[in-house]
Amino acid sequence: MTEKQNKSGKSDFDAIIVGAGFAGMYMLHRLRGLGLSVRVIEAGEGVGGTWYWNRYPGARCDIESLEYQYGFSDEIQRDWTWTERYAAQPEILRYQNYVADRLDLRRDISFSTRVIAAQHDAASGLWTVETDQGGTYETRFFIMATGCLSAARVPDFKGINDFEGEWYHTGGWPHEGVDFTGKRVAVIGTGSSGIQSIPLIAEQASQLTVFQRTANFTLPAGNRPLTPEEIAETKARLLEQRQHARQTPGGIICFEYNEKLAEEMTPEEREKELRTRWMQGGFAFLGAYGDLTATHEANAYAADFARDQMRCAVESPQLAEKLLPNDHPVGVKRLCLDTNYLETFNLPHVELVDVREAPIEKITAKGVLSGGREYEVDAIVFATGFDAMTGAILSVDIRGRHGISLREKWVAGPRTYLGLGSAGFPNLFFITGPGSPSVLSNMIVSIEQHVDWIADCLAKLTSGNIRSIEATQEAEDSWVAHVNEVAAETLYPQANSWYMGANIPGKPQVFMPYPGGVGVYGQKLDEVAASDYEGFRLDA
Ligand code: NA7
Repeated sequence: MTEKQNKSGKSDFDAIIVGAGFAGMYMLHRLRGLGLSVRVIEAGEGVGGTWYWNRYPGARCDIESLEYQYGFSDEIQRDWTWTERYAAQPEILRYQNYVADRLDLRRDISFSTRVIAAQHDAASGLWTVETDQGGTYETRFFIMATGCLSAARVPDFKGINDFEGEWYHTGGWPHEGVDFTGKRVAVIGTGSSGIQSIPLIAEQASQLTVFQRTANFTLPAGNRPLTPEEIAETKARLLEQRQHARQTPGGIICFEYNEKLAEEMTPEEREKELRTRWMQGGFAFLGAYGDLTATHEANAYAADFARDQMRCAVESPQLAEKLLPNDHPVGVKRLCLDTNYLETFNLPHVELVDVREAPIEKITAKGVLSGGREYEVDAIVFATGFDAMTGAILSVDIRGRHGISLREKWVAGPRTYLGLGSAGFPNLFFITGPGSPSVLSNMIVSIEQHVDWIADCLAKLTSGNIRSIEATQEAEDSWVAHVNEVAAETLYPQANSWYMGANIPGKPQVFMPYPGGVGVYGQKLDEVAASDYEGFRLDA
């Protein structure tokens, strides 16, 4: 791309999109279809976003692959064939590259380039976007497709620079892979990434020490090859299935939510429902009855059931108790899906350290000092998660009207209207931003919902000669209040989760995703669009 500095009021691009993951790729495709000039700016050397960076052993999607694919093109879905019930990272990345090839997306993407700042100019109505490569571009629409889990975070452990071995974060894994054969390895963190990688690291390592702060609920994923019949069925009906998925709470159709409340079922019915869903694998378990994540009483049936199942996988009863979650309801931190996670702790060379009993004091030259004992290791894997939902957005210094900084505006937690825009920031859009269902749903369904909404909106603005759209303060305030009200009716705010920002010291603790469900949220989006964007201010 030739860089030009444009002071004439005419932009370099109609739209700049940050990020070339699932969201940025589809956004580019839609906006090209409207005839807009678009540039995507991507930090990685290739497309893929989450699936480009998270290449740790065992990285796998926890939504079934037949549902975790684009639903906008019947041709693409018919021509692509998934192999496993839950696709592993390399297969998903191959799919994304395949889509990029099919749609010839790369010619409009600047790779290896990070957006560092964006400033809105009231006079021209344009955004000036700056990159770490020294580029400065002007654009009318500025779209953050930066993903919800893309700002990887290594905790601020003392001594980390003294460590003489190799260390890795699961969210920035070396592309060439890592061979742990014969090595002593520490894994810190037992969220999804730790739980997926630990069994595979244990297969190679001579000694594996797992540092656990919070035991998580995990259930066997039940991964397996897809059958030809399943594949054919989806190929024949994906678009129709996707219509259905858009009406559901989680954007998934591989299971139905049972609407009965726990107390409306007999103990035998509850047990049967929980067991069937546990055996099914995946998130079906959380749909066992309608109030599973709404009341402690209802949740306790499922949590007890899950603990009983988990207990059976671990041979040592004392160890099992340490691996069982007891401090939060099931389903309010991300439920983990595993393959042989708990069983891995039965191996003689695998050790669990509970850092609540033995806090990590520091990283030393030789390993990890925890509870007064030094664990000497050759490699440390930080499976310590992300500055979720806001981290990647706020890593860009975004300044709206009158120079107002988004970082300052969100200092007490993110504030958006519908998760799509924020007052004071005209023509800035977030795809699956905080305040939308995002991480509580099938991300691809939520991404398509937002991309379609934004593309339709830009089409109307462009054809109506409307220069800008911006959330009103009132609409934003009432949406933030609404998200909080809906969250308060659930058990979600009661766990120290990254949904709440609780994993980052000093981050405001606010429930960030919208827990009202994809279907309900989609109706609201449709109503807003049909009302000529009620809650947004449009300027000609
Ligand atoms: P998560 O789910 O945030 O897990 C991070 C893990 O790291 C979790 O067990 C944390 O314990 C632990 N952690 C974080 N900081 C520390 C410190 N300072 N000391 C010890 N342990 C720590 O991230 P993942 O990458 O596993 O998964 C992210 C999402 O990706 C997942 O939900 C799926 O949607 C896919 P904590 O629970 O905070 O006590």
